[in-house]
Amino acid sequence: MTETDRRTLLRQAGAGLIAASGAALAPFPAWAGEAVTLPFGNGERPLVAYPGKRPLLQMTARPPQLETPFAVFDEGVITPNDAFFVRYHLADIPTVIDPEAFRLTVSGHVDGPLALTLADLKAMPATEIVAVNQCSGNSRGFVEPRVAGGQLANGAMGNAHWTGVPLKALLDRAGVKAGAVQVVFEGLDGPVLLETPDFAKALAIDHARDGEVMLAWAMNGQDLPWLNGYPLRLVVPGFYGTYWVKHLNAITVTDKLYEGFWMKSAYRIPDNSCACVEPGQAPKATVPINRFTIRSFLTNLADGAAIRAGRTALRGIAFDGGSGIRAVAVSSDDGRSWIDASLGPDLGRYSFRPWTLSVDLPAGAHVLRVRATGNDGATQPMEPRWNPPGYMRNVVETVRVRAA
Ligand SMILES: Nc1nc2c(c(=O)[nH]1)N[C@H]1C(S)=C(S)[C@@H](COP(=O)(O)O)O[C@H]1N2
Ligand SMILES: [Mo]
Repeated sequence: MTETDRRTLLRQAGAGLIAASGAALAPFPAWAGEAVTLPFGNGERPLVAYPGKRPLLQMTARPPQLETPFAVFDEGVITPNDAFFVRYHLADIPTVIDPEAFRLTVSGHVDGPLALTLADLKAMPATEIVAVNQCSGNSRGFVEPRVAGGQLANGAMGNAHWTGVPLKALLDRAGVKAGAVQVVFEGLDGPVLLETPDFAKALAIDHARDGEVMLAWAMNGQDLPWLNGYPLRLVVPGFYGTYWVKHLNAITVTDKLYEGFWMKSAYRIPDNSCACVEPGQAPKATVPINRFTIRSFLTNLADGAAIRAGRTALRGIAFDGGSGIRAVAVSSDDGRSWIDASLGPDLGRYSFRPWTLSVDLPAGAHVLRVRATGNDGATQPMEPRWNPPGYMRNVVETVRVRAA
């Protein structure tokens, strides 16, 4: 959002126009006093309930960055709106948005620039998809040697049913000119300091027109939660959350590569097949982060759990960047032998896929491991891979339990 937009918004808010008609984010809450400790250094996190959210693990307050408590992933394959994680880069997040005054612009290398209301968008043929949104740095707190950045456990991900309009339909309506290279996306949030680069992300024109990338106004059948991008966000199935621009209000088609900070300098991974380097090394060349690696989790037993010896029901989730989950295997002997789990209902190739398996766990200590394989043949490594920003962690997870 430009400085002029911001001033206009502030003036309107001052005049009470927005307060009267628009949705607004209530003042930030105070910490109620409860906290959890994540299993790595400086892992203490207050549990804070923001407007529209149940108590979540607060990583930072300004801007709000909230992680989903892992137990939520055992409640069901869809992540409830009030439990969905929150990630922002810039502290000036919108606190008032008038849904009537809101406009989405489509401009740049197009025949006819557009300025659309929410009603205009909702009048177009809608599309729906179930897809996982996951932060590039999900699980970064477990990375060793430690890396800089938000020290997240495994809760910077969520799976939701998104409703909106295909980006392709909008681009077709604006008429993309020949020679278009990328599409750039910006939201209503901005930096507090003008020196800080505004958050903007770009997708290749062909990706933007694949028919799957969409602008969502609803999440699990409700308006988007404020902190997840009300009133409109980009959904880029199979791609890391950094592309899922929230409070999306400006789309620009470019005829050359977009070189903004958040594409050119940030969110880049080593340019090799493992997106990894030797710990401590800098990659020789990098590319923008893109598709998820494949992951799987055990959700009903936490690391360190004490359980009753005998037949034990295990369950969890798996997902990948869109090939879909072919199989999930579980080991109860630290990876020496594996048993195939049963896959649950398939909500689409971008969704969490539930799995279940019943195993015998006699009295004693057990090291459980879970490994997924995608329809593309990709699987998870037994040893973690490392890169300087701590992105794309997908090691075969380990859960130690003691049966008695
Ligand atoms: N406008 C805006 N959109 C944004 C961001 C942001 O800082 N500003 N962060 C991105 C990142 S890095 C992630 S992981 C996702 C997180 O989505 P969520 O907050 O809805 O969980 O939002 C993306 N969209
Ligand atoms: Mo992210």
